[in-house]
Amino acid sequence: MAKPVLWSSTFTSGTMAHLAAAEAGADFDIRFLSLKKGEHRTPEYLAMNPKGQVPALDLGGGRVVTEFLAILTYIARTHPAAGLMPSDPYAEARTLGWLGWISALMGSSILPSFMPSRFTADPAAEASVAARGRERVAEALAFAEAELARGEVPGGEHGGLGLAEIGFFFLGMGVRFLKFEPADYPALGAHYARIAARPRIAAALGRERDIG
Ligand SMILES: N[C@@H](CCC(=O)N[C@@H](CS)C(=O)NCC(=O)O)C(=O)O
Repeated sequence: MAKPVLWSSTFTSGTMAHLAAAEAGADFDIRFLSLKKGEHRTPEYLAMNPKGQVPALDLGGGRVVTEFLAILTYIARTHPAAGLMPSDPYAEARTLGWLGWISALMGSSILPSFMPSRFTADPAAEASVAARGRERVAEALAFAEAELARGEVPGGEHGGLGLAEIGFFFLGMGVRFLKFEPADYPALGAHYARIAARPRIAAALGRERDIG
């Protein structure tokens, strides 16, 4: 039987799915698309994932999981030994809460800051849409920084890496990639460095860097 295919793109929200798969040792075929080249808009890709976004996990036989929250949860459920999802109901609910919040942040603020033309029909308004999106990302990062510093981000089971921690890794990545001031986010920076040093995560990030 063919392996499940994880469709992603380097240093995007798909990275969270890649890192969860790496940490779980999931036997996936991981394929990276260039969003710049529009490879997520080809008829072949849209036939598999009509949303035209990454990540998507194609399990074969017409079964496709989209939305990173769902993909991460699926990886955790199918690889329980990795302990990615804490078993305590409160910690699990908090984990899903954080992932849902990050997903909403993507749609409401991160995408508008990158692709303002999708959020206004008026070309003259694009710059202000992008600027407001960026302000909202900054507000969200300040909130995430404070919550992380207060210890409000659950880990995984038995001291393993947790899905919420992968979500916060993505926020730390955002500080770097969106060129915010790292000194304003010391907890996110330390969190990013701690997780990036895990051997499987380091290998996965190295692969993304090689692809570019
Ligand atoms: N709601 C989706 C959002 C995914 C998303 O925004 N993906 C971005 C990359 S970070 C994408 O594919 N952008 C290309 C596009 O929207 O055209 C999820 O949670 O997975």
